[in-house]
Amino acid sequence: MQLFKKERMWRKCDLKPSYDVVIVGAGVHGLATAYYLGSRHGVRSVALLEKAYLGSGNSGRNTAIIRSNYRTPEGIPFYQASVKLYEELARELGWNMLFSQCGHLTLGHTDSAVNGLRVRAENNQVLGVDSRMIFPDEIRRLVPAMELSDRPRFPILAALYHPPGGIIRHDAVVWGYARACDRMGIEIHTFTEVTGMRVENGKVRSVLTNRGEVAAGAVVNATAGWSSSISKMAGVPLQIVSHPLQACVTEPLKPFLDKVIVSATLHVYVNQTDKGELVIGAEIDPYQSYSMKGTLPTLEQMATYTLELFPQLHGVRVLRQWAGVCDMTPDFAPIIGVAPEVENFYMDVGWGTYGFKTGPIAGKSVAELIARGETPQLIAPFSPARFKAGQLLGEKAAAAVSA
Ligand code: PYC
Repeated sequence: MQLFKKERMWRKCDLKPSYDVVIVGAGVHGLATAYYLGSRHGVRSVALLEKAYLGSGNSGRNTAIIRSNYRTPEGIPFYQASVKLYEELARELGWNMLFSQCGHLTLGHTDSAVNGLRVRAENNQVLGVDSRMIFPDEIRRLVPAMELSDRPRFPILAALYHPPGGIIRHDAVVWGYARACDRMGIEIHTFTEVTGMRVENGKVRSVLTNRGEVAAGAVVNATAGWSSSISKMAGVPLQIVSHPLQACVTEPLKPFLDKVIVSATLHVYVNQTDKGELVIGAEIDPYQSYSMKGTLPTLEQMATYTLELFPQLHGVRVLRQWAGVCDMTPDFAPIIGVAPEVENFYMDVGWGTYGFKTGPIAGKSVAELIARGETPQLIAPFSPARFKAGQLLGEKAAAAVSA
């Protein structure tokens, strides 16, 4: 007797000769763009091209943190809009994503770090984001297991507390969007690698792939790690450098930590999943590379800094270590909009170490830009033209692990 009906998560399709929109990269950003094109604007002749399996890029390699406690008046509303979409996403897509808004603490270990956190708290509050400074007594109540004495090299002086921040199952987000796209007839083509683009008279006419050539009315670069290579195929240079970012996961432990803990001074962030594993992330690697492998020095760093916060974890075993490739812009803010050089080439790239948390709002905004031909106010500051105009943003101080 078959207890469960076997159902494909999404269909397998032949690649058609043309689509209204071709999206390169079927991570959270590409999938969200496709989903909102279909669901909000009725644009369903859409193909998502993914060079490996779904979720193989940064969407499945991040540490699944969701938050909106950024620093700038441009960044805060954008990240806040994403948190709001994440809050409704499971209901909207009919797919459980285990979103836990368990609270997020950014630790301050020095006077200057505490001053930076104060600025963020004030900017957050002015813009309606729940975020405030807390001090050791309250930190101890929220995270009793953390080392709060003055013994460590960098004692904890204060923290920026952001109650709506938390974690979500990142692969469930990918699958939820993928299933919803599939239901609308949007096509997902995995193992379909883009190898070039045919550009004529300032427009991309077609995308070349390992499965043939596909004509497109519009092309979206929604890749992470390879965004400068893909944009270069359209003749668009990007101000991006790519660095690996490593993370690891430990064996499962009894629940002892129900907050996300971030320390920019120690370059480490830790949360405990509902399976009991600790997910630990590092600072970006100091060199540019496309490697997605873990290294021993970074593992040592993650372990050392985690033990400064939680010395009782000595002896805990690490099960897995991996890396994603982060496309860093000069101002630690993304590049979203139409390429100035190519009128139907859209970009949603340059997400550094914080792309996963903005997939929903970035996708919704890019879908609106493509369908209506007008730039939504929320993404206007992230225009690709800002570098030439000298209008850089200042998000570095809130990028957590990249400062
Ligand atoms: O910005 O929240 C963040 C983050 C976590 C890990 C890397 N970046």
